[in-house]
Order: sequence, then structure tokens, then C-alpha cells
Amino acid sequence: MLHRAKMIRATTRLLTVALGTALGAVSTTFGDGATPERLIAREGAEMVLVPAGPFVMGSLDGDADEAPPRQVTLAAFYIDRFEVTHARYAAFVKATGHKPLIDWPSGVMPAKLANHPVVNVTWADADAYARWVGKRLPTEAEWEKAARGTNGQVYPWGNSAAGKKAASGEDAKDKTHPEGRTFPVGSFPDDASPYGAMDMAGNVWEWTADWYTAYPGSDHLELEFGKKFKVIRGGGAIDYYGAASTRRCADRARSAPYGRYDALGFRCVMETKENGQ
Ligand SMILES: [Ca+2]
Repeated sequence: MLHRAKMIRATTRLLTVALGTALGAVSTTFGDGATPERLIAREGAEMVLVPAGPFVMGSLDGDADEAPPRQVTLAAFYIDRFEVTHARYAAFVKATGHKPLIDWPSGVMPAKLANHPVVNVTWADADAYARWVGKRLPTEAEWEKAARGTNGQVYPWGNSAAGKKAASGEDAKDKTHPEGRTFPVGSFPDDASPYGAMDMAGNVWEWTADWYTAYPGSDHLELEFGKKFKVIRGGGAIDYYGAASTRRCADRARSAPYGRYDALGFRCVMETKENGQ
């Protein structure tokens, strides 16, 4: 049984790689003049372009909720290169009167956290911030494509974890980091996606726009499926309960939208001009 399962996985992996190679050949919009590969959004955050086209979403190598892998085609979009930081969130709180983070003594952001990813935000907090900067939360598909590119690779940097460091697991054991339990965004150069998005395999888990539901073509059922939990992605420096970071781009976890955790933050996406925005 185990042997058979391994054979199926190996076969699927080969198919996935073949599909990914074919998909890579049709992604031709990267870096064209109308849509620069990188830009600075109005609030100052650097964003990277994820070109239009298909990619491989899902995997057979993880939990059953990631299967089956399939081809998904997305329009082009920009995604924040880094997780939203305390400093950016503080600007939002100051401008809108939104309630300050519980991590801030007397409601004032400690300067040492300025460049760390914001945490302890509910889905509604993250959504409100995204709207304020003229963006939105990424769909689960957008997040995954931004993390792994078109060819179904396992990690943001490729298919092997050997020798690679990210703000999660063993590399993040430094939970007495002088500035907090997370790391300043972009501290791990290895953790860069094919488009240049950083910390997709660690630092903080990230809210997505989507409910936690079964993938198309899956007969796997979970009590948690439905409009109850939002998908969170990406692993973190702090273990999120029930979901140790695997660093794998296809890994799905979930949180009730009203949940607020010190391992959970977010980043935003924005449409490109070529999509009519
Ligand atoms: Ca992250």
C-alpha cells in the first residue's frame, strides 16, 4: 500500500514538473513595460509582479487538503514583497483611529518592533488595513503562486530544503530575539520566491481572503471545511498551534476570522494596470 502510494506520488511529481515546464514557457508578460517587475505602493511598501498565466496549485506530498494538484490560471497582480510591518500598521492606526495592537504598551508601537511583521491582527483588522492602502488580501491561489512560481516547486527557493534558511523551524529557535519573537522582515535571503517575495516560508503565518474549503476534484472531507475558517499560509518563527511550519508552499492552515495570534500576520496584493485598474 505504502509502495503504491509512493509510486503514485512519484508519477504525479513527474507530471507536475512536466506541466510546470510547459507552463513556464507561456509566462511571457514578466517585466514588460506596462507592468514593472517591482514598484513602490503609495504607502511606501515595495511590491513584486506576479505575471498573468497558469501555475500548479496544490500537492500530493502534504496533507490531504492540499490534493489534488491542478492547473490554475490567474490574472497578473502585485504582492507586497514583505509582510506588513508594525510601522506600516501604526501609520494605519494613527490615520484611521483603528484600535492599536495588544502588543503595544499603552497603544504605542515600541520602536524596536518597527520593521517586524505585525501580528495579533484579526482577519477584519488585516482586511481593513488592506483597504486603507488601496489593496486587498491575497486569495489562496494568489498567495501560493507568489510563493512557488509556475512549476509546482516545493519551497519558495526550489525543491530542496537542504542548506536553506528561513524564519521558521530550527532556524527560528532564537525566540529571545532582542527585538521580539519574530524577525525583521527580509532577514533570511534564502527565503525569496521566484518573484522576489520574502518570508513566504517563515516569520509569520499570513491571512488570505479565502475560506477553508475542499479543493476541486477532492473527495477529502474535514469538519472545518466551509465558511468558518480563513486559510492562513506560510509558516512562522513561532509555532502556530496545530500547524507546525513545513515551509512548503502548498501547505494549508486555517484560523477563525476573529482569531488573533502572535504567529499570524499578513501581506497585501494589488491589481495591475493591465487588468484594467
Ligand atoms: Ca510569512
